[in-house]
Amino acid sequence: MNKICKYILAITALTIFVSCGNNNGGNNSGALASSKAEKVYVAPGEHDEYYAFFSGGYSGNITVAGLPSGRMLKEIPVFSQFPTSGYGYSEETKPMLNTSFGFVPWGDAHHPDISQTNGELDGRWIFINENNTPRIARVSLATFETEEIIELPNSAGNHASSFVTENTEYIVAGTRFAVPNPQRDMPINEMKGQFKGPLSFVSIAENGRMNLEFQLNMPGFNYDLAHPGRHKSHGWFFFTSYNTEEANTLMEVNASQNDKDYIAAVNWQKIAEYVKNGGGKRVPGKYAHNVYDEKTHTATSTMKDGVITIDPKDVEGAVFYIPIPKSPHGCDVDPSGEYIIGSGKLSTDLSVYSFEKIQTAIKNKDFVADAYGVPVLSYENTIAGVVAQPGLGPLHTEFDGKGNAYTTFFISSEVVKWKLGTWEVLDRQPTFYSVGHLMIPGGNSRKPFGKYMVAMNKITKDRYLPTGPELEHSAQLYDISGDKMELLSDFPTHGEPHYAAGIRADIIKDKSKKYYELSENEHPYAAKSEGEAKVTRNGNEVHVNMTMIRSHFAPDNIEGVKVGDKVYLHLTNLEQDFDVPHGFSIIGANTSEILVMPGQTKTIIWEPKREGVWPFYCTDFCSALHQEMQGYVRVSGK
Ligand code: CUK
Ligand code: CUA
Repeated sequence: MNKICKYILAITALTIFVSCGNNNGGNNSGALASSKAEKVYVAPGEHDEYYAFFSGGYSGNITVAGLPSGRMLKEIPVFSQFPTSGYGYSEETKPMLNTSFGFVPWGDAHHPDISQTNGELDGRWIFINENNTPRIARVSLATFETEEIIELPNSAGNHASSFVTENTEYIVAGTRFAVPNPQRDMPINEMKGQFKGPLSFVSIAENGRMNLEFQLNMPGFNYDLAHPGRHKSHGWFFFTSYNTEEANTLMEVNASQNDKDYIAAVNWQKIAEYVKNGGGKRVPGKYAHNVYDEKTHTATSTMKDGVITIDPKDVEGAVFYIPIPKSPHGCDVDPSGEYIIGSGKLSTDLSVYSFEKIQTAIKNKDFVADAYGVPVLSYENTIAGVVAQPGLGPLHTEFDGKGNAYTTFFISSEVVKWKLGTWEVLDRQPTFYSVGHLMIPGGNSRKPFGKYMVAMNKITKDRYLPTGPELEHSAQLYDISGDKMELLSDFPTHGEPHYAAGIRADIIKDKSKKYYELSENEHPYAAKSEGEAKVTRNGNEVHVNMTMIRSHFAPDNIEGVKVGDKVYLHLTNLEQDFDVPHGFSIIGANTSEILVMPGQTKTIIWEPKREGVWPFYCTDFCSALHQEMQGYVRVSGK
């Protein structure tokens, strides 16, 4: 372990110790507490002002909370099976979790990002990355359902993702791990110079459909985070990279040898043009592309092979490296597009780069070519300013749209507010404890809303009643409308939120879907009235087209099923009203229940193992006669 790391570990321990010992962020009394309470109070029946979408980290999902209350409104299943709704268990949704490696029922979701038009949040979709088996998902903000998942071939550890460009032209997916490209059997310690770091560019069509357009086959560094340029820097993407030593083992000694790592500045417009004109080379690469169809209420998974790959050397003036203090993490662009903030997590300073200076240096050919032929600009020619020693362990920066930036410091456990352009520190507030990301609703768009900031903390410790060895991660809400940040409240989150995206509620709430039109249901096994309910047999497959309405199933007595049959239970919810799902479960099924929304059809498979008369019931308390919503299946011997 080198000196810096020892120092940082010591400080981390000290911070946690000190923070836990003096609980100054929480115990407010009297008038102060009541003025804070007023700011987060949402009266019964009233709505929150903002939606906040938290990534679930290792839960694989997104949780939705209201701000300022912090009340949890929903969990949206994305990359993980979710028994609460049957997502990933029902026949219709299982294909969403298909990959080129087979069915992968779990994911690690880090960075949600809301679609934009002209650099402002438009509230159509939210995108989120999966870090482990590299994928990107698109979730509708009308239905709050996952509509599409695309896998990324030849990539590993999709961390620098999913950030959207100003008109949702592209989202990116940077590979956190350098890997052999194409994958092959080779000695790990021969990594240097052999591994690659492909950056994927996924284009978004008008209807939201994702298309893996090209991959930039970068030198084999670890590409950690990214942000698109905006306003004047629209057309560019910036990525932080670490382990530019290309060490195959990242024990500290190896990983931080170089004094500086790189930010990769990529002119994606130029590359897209190059690809449009036939540039690039098609290489093999298997990936699944899963799309959910709202009419049939069914997902289909298509396996694809092949992707256009670009060697950065082949597109002149499109890819540059800029040195940054070692092991950077966050890479954030301010609302004007002029400043790019790189956070070196082993550094105490924040380096802010100037887009204009970068352009001038490129124009003047003020660069040297590195070992892999990618031009490297100089730190001195591109730096706009340095925020000197604002804290320890800078990670992520967001903006309030009033010329201020807010950076999280993991090691010194605080958020620091500083001024763009003068680099002076204006305020600092402790977080409890060890903040990772922060989020200001709209904070990575041209127009941040600038009223609240949420700190997502990695360590919870004593903030809540103890719940055994594991505590939920904790978020903290700050009022940032004044000169000084004011900590208003703590609220628990689910899984590990790495990042969140927030939007003013009025932009999306009136477009929220209330139910699905039964008349538009094109599911092949839908029964759109009780008259259409039926049981059909095809060999040992039994299909039951069943309806659900308050408070019965049709049919509710099923006979003629035998041990060894495969029974497909297709449930159609006939309700045409808001918030009246019905559930379905049957004894001994090795799947979860399913929750069927009004107008939808969903299917589970039941393979009866024993003779008898077996009950099923509705799992969602839907009316006064909910308990009466039940039925039986008679199962006979073979
Ligand atoms: S993050 Cu994914 S390791 Cu700082 Cu954006 Cu938490
Ligand atoms: Cu339907 Cu309970």
